[in-house]
Amino acid sequence: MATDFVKRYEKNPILTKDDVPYAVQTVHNAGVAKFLGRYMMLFRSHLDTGRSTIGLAESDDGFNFKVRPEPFMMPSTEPLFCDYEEYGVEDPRIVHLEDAYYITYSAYSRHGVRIGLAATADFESVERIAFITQADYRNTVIFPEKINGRYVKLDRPNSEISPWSIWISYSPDLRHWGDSRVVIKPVTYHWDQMKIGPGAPPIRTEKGWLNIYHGVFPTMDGCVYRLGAALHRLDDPAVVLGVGDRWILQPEDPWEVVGYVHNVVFTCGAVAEDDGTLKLYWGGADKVMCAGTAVIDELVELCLTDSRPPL
Ligand code: BMA
Repeated sequence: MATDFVKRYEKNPILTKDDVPYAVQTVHNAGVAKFLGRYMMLFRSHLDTGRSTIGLAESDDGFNFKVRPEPFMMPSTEPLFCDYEEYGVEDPRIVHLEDAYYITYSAYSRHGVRIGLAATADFESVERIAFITQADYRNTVIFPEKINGRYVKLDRPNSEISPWSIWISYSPDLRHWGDSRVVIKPVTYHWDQMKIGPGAPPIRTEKGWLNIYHGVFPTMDGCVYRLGAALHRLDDPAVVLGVGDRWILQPEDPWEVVGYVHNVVFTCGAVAEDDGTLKLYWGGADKVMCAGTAVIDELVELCLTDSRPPL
């Protein structure tokens, strides 16, 4: 079995604050989707207030990106949304679902962190739809198709009682969600023991939905963020077929080990290609964007043949 699951792009980092034509301190935790054959990246940037906005970069090859002159999403000034975005908008995920590209993002405010849902048809304008969780939730990914007539999401409620775990919920209309249950929990004294959260929106494979998630391990020198993989049943994603026992990516390059927050690789996006590979995108140390490739079948095999218990 493969052990080197993710091959880093040789010219990482692919995007830094120097590539952004307005003043930002970081470029990280980006969602990526293909739109009309091009790669659209929505990245998070800290401003020098310490609050985050979301910018847009475009690419023909998935590695060389050019940033648009203006941010794509700033904290909202609309009455329904502004109270919950005053501290910033973070960590966008993009999913192509039916005829739109939906964006799930973390909205921070004095009331905590909750998940906003927005949509764009053309990556020119964006429309906020609703908040789809109350506080405190992060890391929401929506599946790219309805399953058994309902939309499906994974997310991660914050909890002081149970380790921070991945939950599934269902919706008839993308706005109202329920039937929630926990599907994957951290494992004690394991690379993901402290908390886990969904990363890229799930990817359909022949053997199941591939879920690339992050896991956190606490050390005397702070937390280490790594990435792992899990596989959910195609017709019932609440059933977890396997969770890879080993991480697939950990901080190793200098810009992943040292940055705004040390020792972090954190993904919000991956693009499945027709040749069976995956382009994976991750923030390095909450400061820069990096990319790499993986073979989808190898990640699926890891989940199925070297699995730790999901719960
Ligand atoms: C998490 C989130 C991520 C961030 C990570 C590492 O709690 O805030 O956006 O990348 O911490 O700092």
